[in-house]
Amino acid sequence: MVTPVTSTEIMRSRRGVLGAALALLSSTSLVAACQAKDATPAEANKAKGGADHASHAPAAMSTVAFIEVWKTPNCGCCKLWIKILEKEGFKVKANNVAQTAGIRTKLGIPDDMGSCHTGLIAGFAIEGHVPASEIKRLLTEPESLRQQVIGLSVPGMPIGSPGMEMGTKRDKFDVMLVLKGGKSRVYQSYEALA
Ligand SMILES: [Cu+2]
Repeated sequence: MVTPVTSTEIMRSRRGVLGAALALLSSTSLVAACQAKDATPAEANKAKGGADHASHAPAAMSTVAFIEVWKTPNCGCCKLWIKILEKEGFKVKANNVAQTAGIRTKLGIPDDMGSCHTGLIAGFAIEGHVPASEIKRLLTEPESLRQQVIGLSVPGMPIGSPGMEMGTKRDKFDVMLVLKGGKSRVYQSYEALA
């Protein structure tokens, strides 16, 4: 069993961290090569087990943009995405779990928005291959918007999203803003590249 994240915990983790964290984020360029994806979400979901590791949010995020990530052990594209975040100035704690659906559900991401890994930063869920720039953008949104937000998702594993590089090819994909109450909307569209 995983314990639910309370709104109190989320609010506490959001408060007082963002300003210092964002100051440290630099916009270095993304350099990552990916030749193959490992487990698809469907394959990953076949694995049995729970997400017991998922119950502890970071105790202190201090001055670094700290993101905790849950992934399956052999997920290569998850590792590439994490590397990109680290290059972009995030501090990442990666947890291996047999499947990520448990933590995804716990954090409020709908199943149809699911991907191969789930993150938690400043109380926001980050599902799948979300570009670092969109995470930074979310963290700088006005409080009035942030209060309505569960997090961001790139559903599935689109080719050309960060960590899913295949040369210069990119499928069109959307970064979705997942809102409390079950709604979501497109936060940013990325056009296809040949
Ligand atoms: Cu992936």
